[in-house]
Amino acid sequence: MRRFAYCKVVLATSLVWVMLDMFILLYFSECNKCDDKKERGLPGRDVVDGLSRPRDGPGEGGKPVVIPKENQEKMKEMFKINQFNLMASEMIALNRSLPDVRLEGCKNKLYPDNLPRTSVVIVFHNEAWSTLLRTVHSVIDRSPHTLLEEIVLVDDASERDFLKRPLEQYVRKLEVPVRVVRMEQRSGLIRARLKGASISTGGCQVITFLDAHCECTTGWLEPLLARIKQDKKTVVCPIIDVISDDTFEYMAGSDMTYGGFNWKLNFRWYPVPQREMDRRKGDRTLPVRTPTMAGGLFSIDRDYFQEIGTYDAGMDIWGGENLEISFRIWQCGGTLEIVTCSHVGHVFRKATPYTFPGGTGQIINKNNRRLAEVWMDEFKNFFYIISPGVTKVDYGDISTRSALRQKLQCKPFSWYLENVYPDSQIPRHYYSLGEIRNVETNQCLDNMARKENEKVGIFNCHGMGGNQQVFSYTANKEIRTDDLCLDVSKLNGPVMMLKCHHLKGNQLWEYDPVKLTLVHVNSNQCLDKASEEDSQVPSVRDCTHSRSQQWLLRNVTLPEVF
Ligand code: UD2
Ligand code: MN
Repeated sequence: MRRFAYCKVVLATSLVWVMLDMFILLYFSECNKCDDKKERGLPGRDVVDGLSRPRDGPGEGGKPVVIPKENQEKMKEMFKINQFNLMASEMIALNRSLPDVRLEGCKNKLYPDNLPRTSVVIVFHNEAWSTLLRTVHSVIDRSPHTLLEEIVLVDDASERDFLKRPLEQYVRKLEVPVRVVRMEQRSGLIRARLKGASISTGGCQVITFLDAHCECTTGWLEPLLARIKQDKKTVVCPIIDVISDDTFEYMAGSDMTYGGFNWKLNFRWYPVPQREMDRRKGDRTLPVRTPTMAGGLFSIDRDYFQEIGTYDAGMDIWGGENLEISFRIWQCGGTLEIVTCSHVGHVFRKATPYTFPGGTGQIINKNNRRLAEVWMDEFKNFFYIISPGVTKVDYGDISTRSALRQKLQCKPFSWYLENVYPDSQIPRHYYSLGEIRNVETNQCLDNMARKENEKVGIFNCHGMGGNQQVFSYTANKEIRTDDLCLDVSKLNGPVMMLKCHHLKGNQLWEYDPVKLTLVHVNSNQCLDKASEEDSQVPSVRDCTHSRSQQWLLRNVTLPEVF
């Protein structure tokens, strides 16, 4: 029971991070209030697929839905079922209109006539009727039918009656073939997607994966397919717009963020770096090369999906597969891009609505270990050292995945860091990964659970790894833990942990391996032990060559890792 609670907290925290990232993303966003100019049907009503709806109905045009006061209690109850505002979702038409959020330069791009056709594979477990069917309708309504072969819905052992026969009956009436296939037992999204891909019609060249709570916008499909037609080894993602879990408001995502990850192997959005803007000569309508994909929404050439080894079928339920396929694509000779002219919305949730049989933490750690062991070479230690305990998790047999890496002659992870993700939180070159120990007091720098904008502390060394006493002194002369760097902005301190900015400045440290000093270059002062007044906070002071200004940078070796 306690483990379950812990796991929920872990997952909830990571989902909160995803939400925070989405807010950053929104901050960058350009156009979220453009009107849907395509009005069809009777005056005052739109008719699509025989579904009629008033043009000012709830959620139309991507507008937020407001629930009246008297229904708030019921709304809160219903929220728990899917961890989004189910009441709002049910009020919105299955074929609601959406704004055209594309960059102006995308709206009149021309694509070749003979684009490859796609199957759309959507996996789900206990999804709500309204979100699942709104996904399906948005695919049908906003894709040219000449390019849409079929939709495959893979039911990962859902326990809701309406997802059984009623679903089959409903989709039979739609104007595009929609097939429903069932997993015999709960298998997780990875194996469910594998099933969907394997049963989809071999006749069409592309497979497109979507989550079961998406909405595709005008023109989403053509630019994805056009890119694959140009180069079948390019795997493409749309910009993922945000559908509010609270109001179902549709908010444009940004073309100025791309996918990365941190030491814990959580997927994160980061600003597109200048080098990628330069490569595209500033044209934001051109696809962005991205180090990783979020995971849920992408198109891939069917043969190429096979060639590079589909997914790791040894991964369970949720997590890890998105970084796994990203590393694999890049390291084995492919390209991963965000096609900025393609926009698809997704309901981002703060918590998971479904169970993780075997325990959330257990499953995610297992998947991440498989990913780290097969693809990350020695850089897996950044993950292991910051997540003590993870090395005790059994990750099963990875021999076929390692053999795949061999067979495809994939490049090392260091190549990926150097060429694809030089701005990674994991440094390509580094001097140490472990503790920073004061020679006089024999105590260690400690960032006290890694809170941003907080002072670092100094405590007895515990040598346990984890996120408190682990720092890497990098070739760029930063002292960092994950995405936070040791930073001093005033003479005599204090020493803080701030987001690494790669601009050197206040985050540049010169270590002298003979004198054992850590000089803060900007102030020309030395890192010193804690002051008398505050015995647990180190600072910088004028360099005196005293033992209190000497530091040992030591690699922590976790016995289970090596
Ligand atoms: C993100 C991805 C998701 C996946 C995940 C990591 C986006 C927008 N979403 O999390 O696609 O890559 O990261 O694994 O990029 N599902 C099953 N069986 C299960 C669990 C889930 O079929 O046992 C379905 C679920 O109904 C949904 C899809 O898998 O349609 C993704 O699950 P999610 O929406 O909970 O994942 P999300 O968006 O938090
Ligand atoms: Mn999702």
